[in-house]
Amino acid sequence: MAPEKQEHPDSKVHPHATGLAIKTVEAHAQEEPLKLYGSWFCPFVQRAWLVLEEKKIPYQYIEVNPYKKPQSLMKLNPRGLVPTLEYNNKPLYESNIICEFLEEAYPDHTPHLVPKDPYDRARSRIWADYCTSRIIPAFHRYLQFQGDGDGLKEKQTEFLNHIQEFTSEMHEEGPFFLGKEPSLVDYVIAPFAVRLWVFDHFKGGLGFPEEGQGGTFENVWPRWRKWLNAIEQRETVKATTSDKEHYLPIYQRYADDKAQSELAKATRAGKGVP
Ligand SMILES: N[C@@H](CCC(=O)N[C@@H](CS)C(=O)NCC(=O)O)C(=O)O
Repeated sequence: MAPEKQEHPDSKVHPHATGLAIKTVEAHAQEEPLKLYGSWFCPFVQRAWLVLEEKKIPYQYIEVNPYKKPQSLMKLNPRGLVPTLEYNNKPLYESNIICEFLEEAYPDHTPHLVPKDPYDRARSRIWADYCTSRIIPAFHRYLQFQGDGDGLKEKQTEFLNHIQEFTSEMHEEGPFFLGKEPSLVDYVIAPFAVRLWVFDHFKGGLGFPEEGQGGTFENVWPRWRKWLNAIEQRETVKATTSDKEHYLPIYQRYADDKAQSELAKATRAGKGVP
């Protein structure tokens, strides 16, 4: 008899989006040539989802559990990760690449999310890459760290230093990274920024200094807060976010360093985003 396939330890997630996000899912249930295979809880999915919503590109949302890796997903993406896109029967994956693809493949859909000027465009790619290569790994090293005291403080400082560096590159007035309007850089980091409550919940606070408290971060925090406030108020961000209670058990596993997702394992092994 063939051995029974072991269930992935992270597979018991709430089966579908909730809150405002379920309305967005329901509005995109109809068959479309462009399909987003997504998971309601996944920040990488939210990147692509935000771009689709911002640009009002017609798409079909298909909920999949990436820890059960259904054939429908594996057939398109042998890595078995979400987001995965099906575009006229052809697969695409990797959230940042999907976002850029949507920008290029639907040129008539505004707003345009990357600057026209080649220099500005390249610069905005540097900072989008910074989110994925620096901020997110530091987010997870901090979240998955076991222990307190100096060790925890060190992970917190490492994460805040990255946020500081990112913030110091923002347009002076903003409120968004490049100025008045949001762009891809904002959507690449937004899903992680709106999950910062995990540090309050599981790690005793993120350690943002209060206004007027002084210290290393004093100069950038007002700008970061302005940015965060603007991104949290964005309708598309709200429309792709589920109820907090259903994220909690997922992030609990990260905070206990028990999660077995590719990202959790990569973090544990000292690697970057898979
Ligand atoms: N580099 C990928 C990362 C995507 C990713 O890690 N997605 C998670 C869900 S949030 C996933 O599919 N995990 C399945 C697994 O770890 O097996 C991207 O940017 O699209």
